[in-house]
Amino acid sequence: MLVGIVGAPNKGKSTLFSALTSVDVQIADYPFTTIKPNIGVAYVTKKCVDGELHVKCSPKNSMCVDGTRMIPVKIIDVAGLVEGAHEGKGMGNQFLNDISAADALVIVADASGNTDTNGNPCQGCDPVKDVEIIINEVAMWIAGIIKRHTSELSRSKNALETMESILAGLRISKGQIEKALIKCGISDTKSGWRESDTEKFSKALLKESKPILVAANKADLPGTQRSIDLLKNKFGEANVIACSAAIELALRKAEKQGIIEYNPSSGSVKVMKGGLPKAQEDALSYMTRFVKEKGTGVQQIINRIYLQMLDNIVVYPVEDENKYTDHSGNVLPDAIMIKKGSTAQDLAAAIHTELAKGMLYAVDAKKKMRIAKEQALNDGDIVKIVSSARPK
Ligand SMILES: Nc1nc2c(ncn2[C@@H]2O[C@H](COP(=O)(O)OP(=O)(O)OP(=O)(O)O)[C@@H](O)[C@H]2O)c(=O)[nH]1
Ligand SMILES: [Mg+2]
Repeated sequence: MLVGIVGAPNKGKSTLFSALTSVDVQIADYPFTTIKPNIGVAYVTKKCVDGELHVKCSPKNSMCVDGTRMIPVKIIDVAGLVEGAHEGKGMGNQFLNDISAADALVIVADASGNTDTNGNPCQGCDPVKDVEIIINEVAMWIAGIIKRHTSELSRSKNALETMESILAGLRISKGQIEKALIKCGISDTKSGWRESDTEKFSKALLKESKPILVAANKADLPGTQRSIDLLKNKFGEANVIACSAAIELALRKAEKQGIIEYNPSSGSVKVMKGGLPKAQEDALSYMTRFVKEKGTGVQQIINRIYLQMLDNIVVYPVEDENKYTDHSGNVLPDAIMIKKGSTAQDLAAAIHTELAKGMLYAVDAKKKMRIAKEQALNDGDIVKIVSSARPK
């Protein structure tokens, strides 16, 4: 699982990355601070089922803090993209190859309007433009990959098949390619691919294959509400989250230093150290108020992508349906994100192909009931897979 953080320069991509991963990276108030990508781990957070079952979990593939299960996902923060990047402007767009395997993209925009699309200081700049340029440049990056195979495509008698092999590294499914071809009115058995087809198709394919969440960042600065509304109008309420990466990062740093206790999931801030300098105390009380009134929006970004946009549920595979343990006695060891509508068989396949091959049936450990292979799972289900492939 991978999320790519993209956007124009100086919008707060690295600040957001650092706030999500607690990895220290270079952050500065000028464009192109980041050149080499930053890679780290963020977490999808969800109430753990151990509370409702009155057991204490011992997680293996995830963590559990104060009853919140934290499921790791990889995130990458890359250099800023500018208009014309596909023609080599700024840092170009070749570095986007690092996000080829992303499940989704976060486009960071500056809701304060204090930076232009090149990341230079500005007043009242339009963040909608920030986002539109980035979507176009990402589409042009996909088009660039396809263009390198133009002669292969124009010789091909099956655009779908050829496209599938060209885009193999981009985590794009055959169904998504098919839908994008239909949307731009290109027949999959067409021969003779034109350059104009490539750009149209790349835009449609990006829309089909990579959910895009807009992070309306710097929401702590004055006068941002209008920009946030404009972004929501343009890209849809569900696809925009107002956030303050800077406040989230400052809170996480204060926690690391033992000054506060901060729970990013609930937004609760507890001051642990007295006698702080006045300026620090003021900053803390401002940030606490901000978190209480609005929330920093940062954790919400990862949760919105995986739990809503990608429509995943969280299920817990176990080997002992009575104790909810694996073979070593770990209670609720794994929390697995799987697409809503997935069956018990799909879960077995997500765990191990051999387990899926020999699968006989599953057991719903909460209800202590046998469930068929084809039965769709529910969020929070605890499931034992019974398979001939694994001795009990
Ligand atoms: N007020 C405010 N400032 C922020 C916020 N997020 C980032 N900044 C500031 O914006 C500037 C740019 O932040 P970076 O994280 O380096 O931005 P970037 O998008 O990674 O920039 P490049 O790597 O140059 O493309 C820094 O001065 C940050 O402190 C925020 O939520 N609020
Ligand atoms: Mg950066």
